[in-house]
Amino acid sequence: MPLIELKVPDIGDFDSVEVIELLVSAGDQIKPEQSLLTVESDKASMEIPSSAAGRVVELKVGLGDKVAQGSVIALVETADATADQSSAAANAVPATAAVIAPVIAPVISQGSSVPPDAHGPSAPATEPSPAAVADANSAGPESAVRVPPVQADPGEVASPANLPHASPSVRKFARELGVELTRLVGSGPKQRITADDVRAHVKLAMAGAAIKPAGKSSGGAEGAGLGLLPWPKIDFAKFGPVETRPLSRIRKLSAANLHRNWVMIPHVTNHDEADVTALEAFRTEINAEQAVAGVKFTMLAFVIKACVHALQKMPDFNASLEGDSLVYKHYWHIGFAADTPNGLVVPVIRDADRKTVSQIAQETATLALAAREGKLAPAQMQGGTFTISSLGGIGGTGFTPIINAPEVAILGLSRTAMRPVWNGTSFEARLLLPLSLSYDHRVIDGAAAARFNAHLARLLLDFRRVLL
Ligand code: CAO
Repeated sequence: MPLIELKVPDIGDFDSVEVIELLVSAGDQIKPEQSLLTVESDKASMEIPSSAAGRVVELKVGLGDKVAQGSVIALVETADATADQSSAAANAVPATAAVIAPVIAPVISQGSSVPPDAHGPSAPATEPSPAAVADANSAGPESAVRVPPVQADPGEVASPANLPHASPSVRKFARELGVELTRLVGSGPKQRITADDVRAHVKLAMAGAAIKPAGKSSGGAEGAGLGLLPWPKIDFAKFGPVETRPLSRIRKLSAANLHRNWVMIPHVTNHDEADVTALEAFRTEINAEQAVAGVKFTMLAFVIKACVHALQKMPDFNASLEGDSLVYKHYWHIGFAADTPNGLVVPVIRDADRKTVSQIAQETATLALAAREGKLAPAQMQGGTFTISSLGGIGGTGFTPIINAPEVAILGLSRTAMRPVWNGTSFEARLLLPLSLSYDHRVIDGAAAARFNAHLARLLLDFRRVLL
């Protein structure tokens, strides 16, 4: 079978453009004009179609590569003997530009016309809230940024300035499924909407439809497909002066993800208290010793370390539900909710099992600072297996944290308080740390959650147990 090289044709003014999407793989049968890949300049993205039919033997470009006219895209085995003119012929097809012209269509300008909020300063479009750390298992450049699509305000109309950013094939795919791209926030670089985003959106819509009570018609967006009453529309100005401010991008993303997780996960929260009297005394002592070195041992760092121990003992809490299976992760990446001026984000301490409390304390401080400055990289918010939300420094006696899908549990920490505790003969003043463990009841039973909290409390009562 003849082999030909498919090359990038004349693509006009673009002399070095980045490959942002591979639309075929080695082994695929392709047809003439079938899109092979999407490239993107700082102005537009476009798809490069094939000029021949055949089987892709080898892809010569990868995601992130820069290509220009004449760059070899793929080696293709073709049955057509006349096509066996090798690279020269495949390259020199004069019709290339003409064939491609209708196919290559600039998708969307990404220049200055995009509103700043659409991209955010450096705030990544990933996992910005406990609930937004979804799909953290995805890997690879194409999925380096994984946020499930977020429904924009249904009333939001796409203006030229906020046209959604997606390649032509994704647009076509969305059109076929009847998905309005303006309702999604993409998970790709620069919030580009990917085919996976469209699929996830459809799945969500289907799940919403599936849980709609029989016999009820919600009339679409009203009641979010749950058969609920429409959201009340009130003219607040009738009652006093008002001011309307748009939600930040992070808040919009986290709101959509929190909502999904709250609706789709049957949450139950187990509350317990850990006696941290000895631990706090130790922490104070060690902090005084380490003050010169500038290391601050935080309660959160100790709790992260203890949680790893508990997660290793009870691996269900470090798993994810996928269809009828549980995926057990043999790594312990612990996310922690960080409050920032723009909303919640969840940086992740990777391999917390291999780090000392001191390293964890320093890393949480560095990550929390980066979060507040909007400087967290997407990778720093990915791959979490369990999340801790600590409100201890602020207050409260307990709360119900929302699980950060696809994780199955999240631990909330509230403010420690000195309380009288009966020791069998008398009351003792003990420092108690409230633990609020929300768990996905599809995966975890109430007894297991109570055991997890009890085990954690034992570890925090006597931290030497973490070494066992
Ligand atoms: N009880 C009482 N005091 C506590 C405490 C607790 N459980 N945990 C921390 N503190 C105190 C600390 O002692 C410290 O006091 P000093 O400054 O006097 O030493 C202060 O609170 C700040 O604590 P810290 O430096 O140890 O920081 P932290 O580890 O508590 O918090 C971070 C870091 C990033 C978790 C926090 O800044 C934050 O953003 N919390 C909000 C998280 C949130 O919003 N969660 C809700 C999400 S919805 O589910």
